Amino acid sequence: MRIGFFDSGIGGITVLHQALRFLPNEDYLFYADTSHVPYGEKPKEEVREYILDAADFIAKQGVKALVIACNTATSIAAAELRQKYDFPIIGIEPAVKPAVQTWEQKRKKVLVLATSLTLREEKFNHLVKSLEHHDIVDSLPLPGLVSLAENFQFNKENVIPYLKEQLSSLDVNQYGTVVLGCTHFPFFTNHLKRLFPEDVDFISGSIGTAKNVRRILEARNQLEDGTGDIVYYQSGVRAKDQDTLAKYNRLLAMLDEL
Ligand code: DGN
Repeated sequence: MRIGFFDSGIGGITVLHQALRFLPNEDYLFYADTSHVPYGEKPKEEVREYILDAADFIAKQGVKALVIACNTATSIAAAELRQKYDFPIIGIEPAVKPAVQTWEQKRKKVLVLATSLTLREEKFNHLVKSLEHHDIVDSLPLPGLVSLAENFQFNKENVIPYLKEQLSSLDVNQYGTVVLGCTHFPFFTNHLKRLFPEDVDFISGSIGTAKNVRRILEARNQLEDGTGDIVYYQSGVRAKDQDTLAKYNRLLAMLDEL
């Protein structure tokens, strides 16, 4: 059976990319909720409905696990989905914990970049407050990066001016670690790196999530001998046309080069 991956859009590809590294012998179903992207600035209840519908559709296709490859969706609906389905639900969340641990060594602050909805949610605020050095954590929503990614605008002419403006009120020299707390953001890692001091580390939860999937499937004896085959769905419709498939392949290739 396939492993399901779900995101509002193409962001989940950054998590799928890591899964293909850690679990190359699995087959995958990738679902992007393209009719409703972006989630990050919409009311929570509306987004919750979209997530429940998508999960329902994915469950009907038959998956052995579902990865919520979206920080926003994880914070809103992971707990609810876990109650509803008997296959494992693996969410991604901003990697704040490992980021804050770097304080001991670096004595520099942590900046979390995510959607407004993720940053507002109780799950995130709880997580931060539970950490010993929570006062070193700053956060910044970057909704523009989601739109740029969805429109395939990854070139510096579009991205750098937006980032410069968003970061203009912050002193970037105070940060030692930047958390990419939205799965759309790793596509922009190289641009972000140009705007922070050289020794700043950029971390996301995607590697941890992929390892988590492997650990869980291993424990359930559900690892398989697949080929890394991926079927794509966009808001309930199978995406089979060459242009769309080429687009997803291009995104995976872009991530290979990071
Ligand atoms: N990629 C999603 C996340 O990780 O939060 C959200 C993007 C969006 O829909 N705004």
